[in-house]
Amino acid sequence: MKSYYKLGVLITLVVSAYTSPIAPLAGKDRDSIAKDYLTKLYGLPKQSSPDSEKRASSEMNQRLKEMQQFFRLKVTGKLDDETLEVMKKPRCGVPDVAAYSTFQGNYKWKKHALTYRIENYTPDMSVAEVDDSIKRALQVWADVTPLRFSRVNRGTADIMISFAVGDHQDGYPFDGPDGFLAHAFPPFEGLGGDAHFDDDEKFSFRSPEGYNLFLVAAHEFGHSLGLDHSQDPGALMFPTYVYRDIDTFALPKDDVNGIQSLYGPNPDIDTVNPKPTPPGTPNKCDPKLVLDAVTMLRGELMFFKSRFFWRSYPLSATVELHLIKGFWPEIPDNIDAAFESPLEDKVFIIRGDKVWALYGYDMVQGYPKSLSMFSFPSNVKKIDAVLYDETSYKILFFVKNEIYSYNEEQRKMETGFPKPVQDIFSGMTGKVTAAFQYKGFNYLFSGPNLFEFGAHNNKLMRVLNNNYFLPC
Ligand SMILES: [Ca+2]
Ligand SMILES: [Ca+2]
Ligand SMILES: [Ca+2]
Ligand SMILES: [Zn+2]
Ligand SMILES: [Zn+2]
Repeated sequence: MKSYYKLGVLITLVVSAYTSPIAPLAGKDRDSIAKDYLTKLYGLPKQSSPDSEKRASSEMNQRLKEMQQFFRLKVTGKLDDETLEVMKKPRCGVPDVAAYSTFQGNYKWKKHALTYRIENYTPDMSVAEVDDSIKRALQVWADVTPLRFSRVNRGTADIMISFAVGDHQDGYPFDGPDGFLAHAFPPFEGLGGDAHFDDDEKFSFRSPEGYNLFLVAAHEFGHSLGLDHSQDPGALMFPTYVYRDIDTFALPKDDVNGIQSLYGPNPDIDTVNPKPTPPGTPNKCDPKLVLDAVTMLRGELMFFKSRFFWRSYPLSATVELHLIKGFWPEIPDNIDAAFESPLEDKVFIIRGDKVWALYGYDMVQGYPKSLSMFSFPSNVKKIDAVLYDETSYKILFFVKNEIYSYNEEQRKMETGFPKPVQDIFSGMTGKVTAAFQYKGFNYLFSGPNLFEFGAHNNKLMRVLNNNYFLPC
């Protein structure tokens, strides 16, 4: 019977927990957040009698470890700040626990022609907007499989779609604003395939405000078709809700692989308008990896690549991979450069002729600004990399094979620039694609190579693997 009540649940907690400093929580709050999370998502039994306290604590420890393992955190079994931070993130709450992961393979539709019915509507959006969001969310999956969806307006469809609040008689009550966003049942008769959306959420059509119905629905329909959660942070089926640019949305490679393992590829290949290649998730151990940008952020190292960034902490072997949009929906993917200004205690992120600023993990108001804030000549519209020299407060901008030097204290471009890169970094013949200064060294990435220069003499010390700072 358990399988009949297997479902996907979108849970989300306060989104601002991402972007604003998290107020320290009292121990009890921390504990109850963790207990609630692990009970709903990792099968932690609800507390029974007081004499079982010791067993409960070891259960808790075990479930914490499973959760940390799933999210590739440091597996401590303890409720540390990192773990709590992940628990507070908006996410889909299909249980990630091993006991529930038989989902894939065991549940699939035996037919390719499926029907759906939208039973009711949310007041957050117009009827046309809901219809369109649902249709496109199903099409995401139809594009890459033989599955075909047709809408019916009466009777029972395979995929019944409804908006509900609180207890809606399926054993999985919703929980008011945030928390669970939606849930869906994997393929089987009756409830199977059905998707319910928590109407205490504010759903949106095109804006990044609230929860984008297309994105939530596309994730839920993954469950409706038989997919469980993925550990790939780039996947649509990753448990965490992350806003993505819906105009450029393409189903990530991991999800394509998942759904095609159940149903195979789409036999109707459009050779005239071929679909773009599904976006993959970069591998930090790929010897050919070319990073977009690297910067420090208050002692952390951040490595940007396409839609993602790795975040690593000194003295820790743990490297986290995140979607850029998961932290800053405003910042575009595929950035050109990033650097930290200790003078301003900000991180600047550059793409094209626009500059965004972060204070800690918070976006700074008043940005994006124009690249001309650094007094570039008007022909410079795009830069390749930036190196901040902490010893002189100079910002070195790499533009093709030249360097511009901006004096941050005096707020002006230095005279005598641009200069050829090789005049300053002797031996640096290739284009510099990313750069940063760290512990007395300048690190210049050129394609898949990493060049280490002494920060004081700019002498080439070593040529390193590009993943020197990203342990494999
Ligand atoms: Ca059904
Ligand atoms: Ca909710
Ligand atoms: Ca770059
Ligand atoms: Zn889910
Ligand atoms: Zn439900």
